[in-house]
Amino acid sequence: MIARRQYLAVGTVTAAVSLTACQPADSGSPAEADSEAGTEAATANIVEVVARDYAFDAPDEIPSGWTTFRLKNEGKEHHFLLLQHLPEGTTLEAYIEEIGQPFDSVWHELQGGQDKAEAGALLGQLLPEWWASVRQMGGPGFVAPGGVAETSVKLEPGTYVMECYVKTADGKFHGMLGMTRELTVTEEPSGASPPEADLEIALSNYEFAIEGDVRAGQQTVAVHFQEHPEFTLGNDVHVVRLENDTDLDVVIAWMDWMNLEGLREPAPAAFIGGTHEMPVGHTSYFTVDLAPGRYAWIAESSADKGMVREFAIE
Ligand SMILES: [Cu+2]
Repeated sequence: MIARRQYLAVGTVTAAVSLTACQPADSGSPAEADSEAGTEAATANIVEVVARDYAFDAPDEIPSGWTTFRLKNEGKEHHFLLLQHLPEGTTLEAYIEEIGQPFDSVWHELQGGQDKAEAGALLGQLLPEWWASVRQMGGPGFVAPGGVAETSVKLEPGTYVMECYVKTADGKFHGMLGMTRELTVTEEPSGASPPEADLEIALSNYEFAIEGDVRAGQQTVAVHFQEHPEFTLGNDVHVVRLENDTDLDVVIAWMDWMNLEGLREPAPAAFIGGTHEMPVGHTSYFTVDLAPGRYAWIAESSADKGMVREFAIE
């Protein structure tokens, strides 16, 4: 490890990427960095996305490689941005009809009283074979109205779907109301590097292995995907701010879309970012700003299996 100056430089901007904004250089702050790359500059390719009730304002096309999604929630409900890499030859329309629709149908059965095991079996029957080839590639986690969630991932060229499936108060998936949008990742390289991490979290079944001290202020967290459950959503991590009287068990129950109250507005607490799942072996980075208070790291699908850890910032 050597000490050196780190320069966070500007994003790649092309005419086709109208919402990809140049960020001012945050130069001059000394940082400890790994000398491995042997370069003197770390660059970020920042893609600005605005979440509304219920749509994403986003570019249609971005370069491949390291990409930082900055999701600004301008809605009145929680949102997130899950990136899904579609298998070649499939389209957004097919995704909505053949994958979104089955989840919606099963959700209607759950509301009608079906138990989770039966609902899970029904979902298995309804989903097409190509669902197994859709790769979840991370993306900004849950973020409350007015908040900004920033998450960096490395993307291969291809066709992606950006999706949010938080539910409205009357139980409709945001994804079925417009928050399912296509994104093309081109062959052109972004030239960006991954950010420097202040903290590392390794995700396995069913544990957060945290390395480093959690400090106040802006923290960049590296998340290493080491293991996923076999028959459900993958492991991921989100950060939720808890009030003194927030019941963590209520938040845990909220994380499971199969629960009647699950992922349904209003959320029981305010989320401030995180990352969705990626395939084993990948690393995602997210940035959160931690003011003094009570928080928890929490997974979406495995919170009730122990993937939750409370922490405090003094
Ligand atoms: Cu949403």
